[in-house]
Amino acid sequence: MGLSSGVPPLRLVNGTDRCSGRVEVQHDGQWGTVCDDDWDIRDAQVVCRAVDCGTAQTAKSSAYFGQGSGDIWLDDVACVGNETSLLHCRHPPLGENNCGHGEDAGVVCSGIISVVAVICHLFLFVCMLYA
Ligand SMILES: [Ca+2]
Ligand SMILES: [Ca+2]
Repeated sequence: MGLSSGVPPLRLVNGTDRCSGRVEVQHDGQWGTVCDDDWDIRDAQVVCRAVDCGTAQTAKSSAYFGQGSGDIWLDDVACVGNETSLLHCRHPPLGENNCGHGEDAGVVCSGIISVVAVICHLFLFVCMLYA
């Protein structure tokens, strides 16, 4: 996606635009998925904010955006909603889960501020004016 460094290792895959899709996090250089156990709108909120996509509209479960592959890094994610990264939310140790990829979690974000975010990434000066 080419976002600037400093963006948490988090991406949305297989959605209708860059602000929706299956949630994947990177750990040890490997992309993996998030289990839908206890997956809710507060967790989705953290994801949407982390990828500059405004607010969460829906938390999707049961591999709504298709099944991922590789490890399932996160399970039983318990965000309050104001965390800056999914990894800051309460969760079992990475990779510890009782899930299959049929339970991969996803999100749909509003995407409202994504235009501003893109401009920010293209023109840092414009971003500073907004900030
Ligand atoms: Ca949760
Ligand atoms: Ca679980």
